[in-house]
Amino acid sequence: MALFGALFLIKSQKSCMTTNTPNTTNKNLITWVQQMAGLCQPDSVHWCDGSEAENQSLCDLMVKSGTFTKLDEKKRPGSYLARSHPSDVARVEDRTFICAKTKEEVGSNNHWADPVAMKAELMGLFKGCMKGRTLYVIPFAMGPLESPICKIGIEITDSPYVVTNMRVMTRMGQAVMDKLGTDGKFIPCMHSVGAPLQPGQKDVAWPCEPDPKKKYICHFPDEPSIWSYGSGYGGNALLGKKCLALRIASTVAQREGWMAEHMLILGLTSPAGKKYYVAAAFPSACGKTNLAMMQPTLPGWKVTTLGDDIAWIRVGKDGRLWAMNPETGFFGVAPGTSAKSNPNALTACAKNTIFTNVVLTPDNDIWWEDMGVPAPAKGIDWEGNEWTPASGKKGAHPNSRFTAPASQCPVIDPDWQNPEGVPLSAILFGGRRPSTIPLVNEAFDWEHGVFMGSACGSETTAAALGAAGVLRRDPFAMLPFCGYNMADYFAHWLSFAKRTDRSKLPKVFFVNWFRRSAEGKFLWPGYGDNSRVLKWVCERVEGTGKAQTTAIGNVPAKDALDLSGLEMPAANLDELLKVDKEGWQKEIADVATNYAKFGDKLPKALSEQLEGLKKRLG
Ligand code: SAT
Ligand code: MN
Repeated sequence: MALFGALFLIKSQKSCMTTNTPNTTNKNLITWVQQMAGLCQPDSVHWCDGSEAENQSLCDLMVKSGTFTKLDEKKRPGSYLARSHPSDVARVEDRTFICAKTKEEVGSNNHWADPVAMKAELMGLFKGCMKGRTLYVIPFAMGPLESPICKIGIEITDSPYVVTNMRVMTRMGQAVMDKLGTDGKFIPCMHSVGAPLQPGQKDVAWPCEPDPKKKYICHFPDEPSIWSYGSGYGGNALLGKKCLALRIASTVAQREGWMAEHMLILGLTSPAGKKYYVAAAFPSACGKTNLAMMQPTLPGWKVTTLGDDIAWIRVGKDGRLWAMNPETGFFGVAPGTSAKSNPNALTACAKNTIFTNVVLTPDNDIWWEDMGVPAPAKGIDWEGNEWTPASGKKGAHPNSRFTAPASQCPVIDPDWQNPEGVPLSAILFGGRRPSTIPLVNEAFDWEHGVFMGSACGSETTAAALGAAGVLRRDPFAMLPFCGYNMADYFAHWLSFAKRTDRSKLPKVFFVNWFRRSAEGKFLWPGYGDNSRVLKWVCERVEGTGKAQTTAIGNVPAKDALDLSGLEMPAANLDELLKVDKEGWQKEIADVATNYAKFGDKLPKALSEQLEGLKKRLG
């Protein structure tokens, strides 16, 4: 096969397997790959260089195997559709483990597993798990290679789907190997779909381990390393993303004094030409991508995008917090993405995009629910069955995704790859909250802001397996992603008031675009109109925005939000900004219940914040 270029034979324990020439001189890497090949027993080993030609051969290979459907080249150039196995559609939080020495250090927010016992179990699972398949070696970097906090990972996988997605989502290829050099360090990331092939056995379009109890997403923070088995999907398999850039990075960041956060980063330019950078933490599938690329309805305001999912934040030389996006692509939720909700995302995925679990139209394009264009009269749904809009079934899976290069976003910020990152003026926390939580609420100070982050809650979504629409506490939107004890993570956040001059810290706000009326209707239009809230945020940063001080924080004064041109009943605004005492009392009780999980480890500053809020509410 052309893909493999020069072929060599390497001796493994049992068989001879073909391999192309390793594109590295890093001895530790070569030895590790040889050991892993010996363990997994693939038919061949392919060292990836990240080139266009390599990518094309993998796409062709997957079209041939049925994993990919090539979309119409005129309508959707360079793009493909994949359909997953119905059991493999989202992150598997209950099969996600942090394998640190003690249970206490990972906290009740994580599933702990003994590292020695888990390694032994994984060795059993990985033994021979790549039979009949190719083992790909993916060199990737999270963050620009020149960034002081850039991290290099090597993912070994038996999934070409993972290779092509990693190429969009990370800096992948030869430049990373070159940076690694002869003795550079890397984070080993092992991945297998867990579906070895017997001689002569025909492969399926989406190989994986269908038994949910046999999927494993394991993190060894002390090494550090990542071992993922049984799933080919998103955050379970693209190991640079949630596993490395959040769970492992959060533990490294705690040690090194920076933060790895589940946040979008956007730039906001005022009509006067002043630029502000804002980071925002919302749980999965709560509109981070939409906000990051928003088209403001307020004239003269401009939003530019730096990232839609992950922010690495550190104290800069000037004492401010500087944020950087470690990724290079968007793994965005497809349903609901429309010309109204996110025109820039639609443009970003107009070409060179991998779609997973959306509808295939008769003209070889894609469609999903709430795309803002009429449904095709018929199509093939995410499970590969013939589908019509009248069937009453959703054609696209609620967690169907597009994997699109960030560089294709029409409003990508010129500094999105700046190794220094950008200085933050504000941090927003938010979630889906139909009641109680106002449209926007500014923290009194850093500690109050950390309290707000720690008290985040949201209705669950389809991004993780399990029931959707249930309120769960999701502190800092990091519940599934914080790789260590969340109480220590709270303390880490609090520590930034001492790491720098507190006047240089960003202002903190809590936002909620999802308030509903008693009839269940949204009270706030959201999307581009969220620029009205962002404008007030900037005015607060400047010290000009009018606010009323309430028991829960500073909310906009009655006439403070710019609502020009917006048709919204006045009663909606009252509802959106009022402090619902009864609702807040319930909220406090629920936050207290959640805090109790942390026992003595909960920082005193946070229990004091909760007490303070209780007293202020009266
Ligand atoms: O973790 S994924 O990358 O699959 C998506 C998410 O939950 O944010
Ligand atoms: Mn996310």
